Amino acid sequence: MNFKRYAIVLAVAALTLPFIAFAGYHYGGHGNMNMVWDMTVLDTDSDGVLTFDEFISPNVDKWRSGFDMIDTNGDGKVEVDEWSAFTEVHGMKPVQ
Ligand SMILES: [Ca+2]
Ligand SMILES: [Ca+2]
Repeated sequence: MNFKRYAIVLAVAALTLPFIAFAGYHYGGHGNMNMVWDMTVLDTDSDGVLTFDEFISPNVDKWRSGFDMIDTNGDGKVEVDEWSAFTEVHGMKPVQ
């Protein structure tokens, strides 16, 4: 992955993840937005350090829930109309 592509992926993730997390918040109900910050819980192999996969693991389910809520036709992809509907319902202006 070249640097430009890596930068684009990071920018898309930075712009998208808060929306997906927000969707997960609504999908899971109020109060379920709490992230897991307890290192002993995150360190699933108990080796005293966190891998990236261990770090994101508990929150991936929340992001998946949010993504699935936005993906209303369930095809595993968020189309422009699905994204627009999501941002409109939540009073957010889509990033162009
Ligand atoms: Ca570990
Ligand atoms: Ca879709």
